[in-house]
Amino acid sequence: MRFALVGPPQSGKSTLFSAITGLAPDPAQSGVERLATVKVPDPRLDLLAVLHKPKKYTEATLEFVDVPGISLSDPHGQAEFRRCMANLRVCDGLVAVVRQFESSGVTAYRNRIDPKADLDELHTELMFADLEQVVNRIERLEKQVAKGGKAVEADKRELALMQRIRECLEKELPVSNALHNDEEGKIALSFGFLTQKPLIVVINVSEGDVARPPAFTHPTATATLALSAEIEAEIAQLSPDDRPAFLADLGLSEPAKNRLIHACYDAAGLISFLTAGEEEVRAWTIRRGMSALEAAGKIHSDIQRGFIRAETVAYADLKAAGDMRAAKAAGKVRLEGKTYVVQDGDVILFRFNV
Ligand SMILES: Nc1nc2c(ncn2[C@@H]2O[C@H](COP(=O)(O)OP(=O)(O)O)[C@@H](O)[C@H]2O)c(=O)[nH]1
Ligand SMILES: [Mg+2]
Repeated sequence: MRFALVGPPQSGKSTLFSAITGLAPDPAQSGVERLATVKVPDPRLDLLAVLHKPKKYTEATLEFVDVPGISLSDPHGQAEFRRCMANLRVCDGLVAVVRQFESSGVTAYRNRIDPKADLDELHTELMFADLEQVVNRIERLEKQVAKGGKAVEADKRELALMQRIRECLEKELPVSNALHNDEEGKIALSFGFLTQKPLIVVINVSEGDVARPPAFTHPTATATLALSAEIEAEIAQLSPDDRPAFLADLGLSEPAKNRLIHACYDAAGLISFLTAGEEEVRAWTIRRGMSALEAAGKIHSDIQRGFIRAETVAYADLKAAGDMRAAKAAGKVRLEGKTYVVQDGDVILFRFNV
């Protein structure tokens, strides 16, 4: 699952990218896309590690891409935006970074600091890009339908959907508003519409505002966070021992980057189930709503094929009981079958037979 950081130039995208990935800023790479894999922090694994003393500790991961600034105020920037569009289309979600921080040393986009206007401009541009995409598709489909042929009924259905998407965009509503069911969602997904993707808004605020809630949001945002990219980058550079005091000074209980990563994970419809043993404690990524049988297949096709049952305990129940034995004694370990819908934080031992 991949999220792209987007926003006007100098809004703090690369600084935030460094903070989440731990990679040093690289001015030499300011004009190119950078991709990195990020571990999803999961304190639940810490308790499992204490209980099992495993050899390996494996978090879930997400990918983040830093794309060059989308400057719509000049033709060069507009061309750059088009160039990076293909990379945005293959992402699973977008993180829009807009500037609210004051700094005389950093040139303000369009000579004003107005994060709400920047966000509106970015969103409008995403809708324009989608509109162009859908108009092209409609032209093709109309030709295909006129020609007839074997797939004409399917083409007609798709054409109706694309027309509905176009009407939606023309009313300045995101593509997601035009989709009525999963099947339509799937068809649309293959076009990489930008306003169908989850949108996480990051308002990059001054140091004094990091403990305040976001001042505004966007109607289409899945989540909105206020944070300071610069402070987050500083936190990432500190030794783990020094972090708590630094965070406390700012009025924070954890780095905002953790909230951001979790917001992305959640917005992409992902949850984690956990496995624990002497070899490894591990968080496995699945889509919300997946069955125990599908979850088993994430680990190994043999486990799916030979599935007998999933011995399952909710993380909160395991924590309250203290350990696995106590959880069993308290009747908290359930024997679930193939169709059980796995919940976030389920600690599962799959029994299987091959
Ligand atoms: N004061 C302050 N400066 C920041 C913050 N985030 C980024 N900057 C500065 O703004 C400039 C642009 O940041 P950068 O991350 O390169 O922006 P990008 O163009 O969106 O990638 C750099 O000089 C950063 O040091 C912040 O939260 N506070
Ligand atoms: Mg940058």
